[in-house]
Amino acid sequence: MSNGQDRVVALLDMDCFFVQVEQRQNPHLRNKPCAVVQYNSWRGGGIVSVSYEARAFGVTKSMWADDAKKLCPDLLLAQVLESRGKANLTKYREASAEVMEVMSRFAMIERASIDEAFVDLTSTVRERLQKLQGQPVSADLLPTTYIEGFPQGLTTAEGTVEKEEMRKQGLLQWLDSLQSDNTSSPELQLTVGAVIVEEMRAAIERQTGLQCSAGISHNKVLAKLACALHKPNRQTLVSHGSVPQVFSQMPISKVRHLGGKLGASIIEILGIEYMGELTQFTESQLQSHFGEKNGSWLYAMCRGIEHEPVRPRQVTKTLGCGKNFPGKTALVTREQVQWWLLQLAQELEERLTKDRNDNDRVATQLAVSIRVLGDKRLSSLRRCCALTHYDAHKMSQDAFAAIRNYNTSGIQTEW
Ligand code: DCP
Ligand code: MG
Repeated sequence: MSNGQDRVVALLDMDCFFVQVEQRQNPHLRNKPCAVVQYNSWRGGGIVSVSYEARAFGVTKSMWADDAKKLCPDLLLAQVLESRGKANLTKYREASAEVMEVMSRFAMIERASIDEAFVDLTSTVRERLQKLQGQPVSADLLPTTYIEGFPQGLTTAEGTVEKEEMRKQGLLQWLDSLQSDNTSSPELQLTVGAVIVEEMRAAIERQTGLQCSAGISHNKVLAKLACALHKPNRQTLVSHGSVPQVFSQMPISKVRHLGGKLGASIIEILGIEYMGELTQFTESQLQSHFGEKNGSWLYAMCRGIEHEPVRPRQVTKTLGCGKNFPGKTALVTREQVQWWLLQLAQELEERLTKDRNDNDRVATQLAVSIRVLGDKRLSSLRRCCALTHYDAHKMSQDAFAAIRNYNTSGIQTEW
């Protein structure tokens, strides 16, 4: 078994992505407190992305725009386009594809969401180290990099030092501690990985005008955590040695894969709060509570070790669309249900056709899922059927057939 330091993995995540896409299009929105809303007739619309200027006022995602305006009266708003009565995300998907294209020039990427991707830089780093021939890495190549846990043993009172000054001191201390002639040093490999990620981010900004942050570490979980440590427009290196300190105060639910049920049961069953506290349990204890696979994963993960590969995938595996009908907007007749299924199917038909042309592939399965109000699960009901034709009418009829038995009204024409 490896010691978990054999790979260099990075996660890049765009900063306030939808806001940046709108700011690129409309210069009046740049460098201002700004947010993107979806729909706007109810309480000014729901906020889906917030500029960092607006975050300083306490504006957050999922707030109503009317409430956000109370916190930040000068807040500028942009609206997500609507087609067929629902949000149309085409503009952001296209910007996402631009970004992914630039990233994939550097290395194999795994698209993880509309605005983030993992990269495995292991072999790219090895090649770069050969070119460097033992030359030390210069701090100039890492202008936006934070080293987690550094500077160590600082004598100055922390509050009196500027953030940028601290970053530089930490970086210089870290670079001094590296043995630049030992190409098998995991710390040196991460550092060269960070140099490459600086280049990737600069290329993304030059080519698309969009900024992002990044995390560099030995696995996906740590890379993702690292990325969030110094947003926006910065990147953070988390070494194996910094894991105990990072995990000592890291709430369990903040760790990738532990945001849901498993994380909640760990907190409840073991009575702990932070990721680091998991190290006090043996592997078999963890397995007895959470199953063999989860137990082993947790035992290694809390020590900073994880092996999930970065899978080559630049496009999404599934293509989906949906709409919520809260409160009074609830669908109550068969006609309404069928009409909305057709609207969704029309969007699907359009996107499937484009996907077939762009990516040379066809979809074979159609899944319909329904979530009823108050259900905490992702879906209350999910049914699948074959997808044989990219035809909105056919898809909406098949979808209706798949869910018709779910109608609880007892009357065919009512829902
Ligand atoms: N998004 C959305 N609804 C959500 C969450 C996100 O529509 N509930 C969209 C809008 C975001 C984009 O996805 O711009 C990316 O999501 P992120 O969580 O990465 O958020 P941002 O990129 O906006 O901000 P950050 O700088 O924190 O990454
Ligand atoms: Mg983002």
